[in-house]
Amino acid sequence: MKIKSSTIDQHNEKHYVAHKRKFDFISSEIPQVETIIQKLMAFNVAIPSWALGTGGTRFARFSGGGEPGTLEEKMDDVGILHALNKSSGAISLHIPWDIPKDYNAIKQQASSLGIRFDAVNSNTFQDQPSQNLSYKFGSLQNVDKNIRKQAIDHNIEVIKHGIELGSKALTVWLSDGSCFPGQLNFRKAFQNTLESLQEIYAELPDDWKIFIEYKAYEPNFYSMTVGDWGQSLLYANKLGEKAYTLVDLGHHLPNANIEQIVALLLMEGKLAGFHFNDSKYGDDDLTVGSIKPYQLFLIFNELVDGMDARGLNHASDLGWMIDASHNVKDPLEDLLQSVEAIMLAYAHALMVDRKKLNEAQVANDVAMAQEILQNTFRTDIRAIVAEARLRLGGALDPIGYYRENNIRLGLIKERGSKTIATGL
Ligand SMILES: [Mn+2]
Repeated sequence: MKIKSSTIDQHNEKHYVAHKRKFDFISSEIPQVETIIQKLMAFNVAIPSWALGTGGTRFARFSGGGEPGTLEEKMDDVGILHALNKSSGAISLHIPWDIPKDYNAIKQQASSLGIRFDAVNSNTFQDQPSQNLSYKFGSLQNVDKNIRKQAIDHNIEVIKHGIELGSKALTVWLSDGSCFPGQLNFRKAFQNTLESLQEIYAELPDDWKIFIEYKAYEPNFYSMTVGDWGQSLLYANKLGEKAYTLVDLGHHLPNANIEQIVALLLMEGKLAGFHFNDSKYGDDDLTVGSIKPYQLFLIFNELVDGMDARGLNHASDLGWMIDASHNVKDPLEDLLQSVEAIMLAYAHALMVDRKKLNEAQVANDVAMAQEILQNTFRTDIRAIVAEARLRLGGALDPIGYYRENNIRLGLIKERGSKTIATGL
């Protein structure tokens, strides 16, 4: 299913007067509004191929209808999102769930939808039917050299798929670790993992990056071999300049100061980018900004400050991806909400008066520093994000459009009501 630009125009005409009133007001309040709009227009967030279907928990999965059953249908779904919000122009593929059968055909489809291929993701946290050896006791860390070799070869195969598609990064998330004290020799597990990663690193093309994702716990509940940003940074530093630390917002212990972690990784030139989601208790994979929008803003505040300090291009120098699971909502509506939350946090961060904030910091004016951040966060800038979308031909109200035009019903008619997408 393709969204017609003429129906978006009709939708926008209906909403334009109300939008213009809000936009004119907020523009008059923000002198740098044009700069902010230009940056928003350049910014895109990659949609993960595994999040287009209804996710499950370890208890159950309640699939919705019209879910994409093939990679082509997943691409079409990202195309729908991108047509509506003009900020979802990339897809992050998961191998082996989404191996392209025909590279050229899939690349053609991507270009017709205006989307590119972001980081490719390997999977050594499950056993696949075709595989000889089991990852039950870990992959790159495994005590068995043959199992390590199988996992290394898989990662190299993922790089090869990525090269064909024009990806520039490999994301490695390991479920490796241990569930009980004594199960694992920590130093040997680290060393095995490092050596395995070195073999994968050696196969990276010159213009590629490898992203090392960390996670505090789950599926292993005693130790994780890449358990936190310190361990990830150790691997990244030992591997070399093409290796970076990937921050997944849900992969921290409760109350971690993620904005501080991000600031330091960025300062060290070792921040790969993000897997965005939100959480209340653990790795909940909830909609971005649904639980802690202020934290998301504080993270973006550090990102903008740190990227500008290093002269980075906001849109292209870091990897921006969503990693979420939608158990009770329509995945496409959920993803529209997530991208919107990211754009709002980014826009707010661009709005912060950094000169004044710096003055408050050097004067130890704590109350003023807080005022500056909170005044920004409490300003309703939704019309600015909508304006950026409008100028690119997107919908003023993406979810409104999605519902008015019964997109899900159309997908169910096209694909059936019993389809189940591969993924989490
Ligand atoms: Mn992740």
